[in-house]
Amino acid sequence: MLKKRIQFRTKFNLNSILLQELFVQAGKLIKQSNKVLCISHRRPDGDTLGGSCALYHAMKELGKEVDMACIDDIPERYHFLADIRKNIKEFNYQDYDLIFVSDAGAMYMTRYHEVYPDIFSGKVPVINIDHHSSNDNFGTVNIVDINSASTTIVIYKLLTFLGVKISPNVATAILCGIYNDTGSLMHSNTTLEVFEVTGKMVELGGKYQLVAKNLFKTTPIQTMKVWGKAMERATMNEDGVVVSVVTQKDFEEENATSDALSGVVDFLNSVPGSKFTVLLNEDERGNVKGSFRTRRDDVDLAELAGKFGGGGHKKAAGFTMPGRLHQETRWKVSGGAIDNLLGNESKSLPNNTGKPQELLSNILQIPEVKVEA
Ligand SMILES: [Mn+2]
Repeated sequence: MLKKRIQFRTKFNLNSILLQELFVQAGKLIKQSNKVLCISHRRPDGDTLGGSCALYHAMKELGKEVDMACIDDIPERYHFLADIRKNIKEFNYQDYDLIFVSDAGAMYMTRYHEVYPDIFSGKVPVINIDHHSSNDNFGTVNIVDINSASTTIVIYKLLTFLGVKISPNVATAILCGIYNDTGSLMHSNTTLEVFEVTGKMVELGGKYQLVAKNLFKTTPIQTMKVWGKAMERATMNEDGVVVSVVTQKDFEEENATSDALSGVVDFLNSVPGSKFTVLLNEDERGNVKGSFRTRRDDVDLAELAGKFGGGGHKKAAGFTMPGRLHQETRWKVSGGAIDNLLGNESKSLPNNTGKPQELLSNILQIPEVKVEA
């Protein structure tokens, strides 16, 4: 009955008619393929890894030879996903006749275009599966459904449409993406569809408790201490922006890496009366990362992150840029590369000084930012 209802809604949703055409195209590519590669984005999260893992097992089910690849290490909290540790970092992409990329809002998110410049040229067909509005359609077939709360929900729709069996391993991987991107079914993107797909996955043997435990109920002591620093430093400015900062020195003191910050911005984003939340951190690669969250409908953080060369969703977005954080009267970003990276962006902003570091501190004070009331 549940399946019927989902299909009914899908059938009469205009957006989904387009989706179904894309599913047909993807189905043809899948049918023709023998050796498949499933790519996750850099600094992988539960949605990209859940997506690759779901596709890996689904394609195996269809009798194909499959690999998973990610340019970065797989964080320990995702090791519960079946076979996820078989991920490879290097490969010869021409060994494959089909490539999936899951949850990468743009080509550069995989970073493989740097290592293999022709990888997305179309020589090997690429199915780009995603739910970010910023997606630049770098694939041969681009299944980008911004109405899905997670990429794994798009994958669920694709597999269901194609009649591919969803095994318990696939179901758990799909749940991993859903739990990751909805903050364990708590964010405002937790729609009726999310509950329906979640219920379906549980029915098919998906281990939701395993997912919840690993993603949200496992906190190493170093991570807790880093979170403590982020929370202790949190301030809210006059405009209702909650800001906090974690430096590389903080990570070193606690013998942690910047991965330890995963999730803390959602805690910071719970201050009553706040407009949005900004968490800035340095990482071990010499970058500054900004994470934006809001609970309000009238704030567009994807647009804000875009000003820093980043992207994401309206209520959850971020950016990464080369640089370091320095504390003056307030926290600022500086670094030579930032000027190159953002010089043009900042020129287009009203009342800008042309200097990205000032732009950022202005944004933290938000007189510059378009926040529609
Ligand atoms: Mn996602």
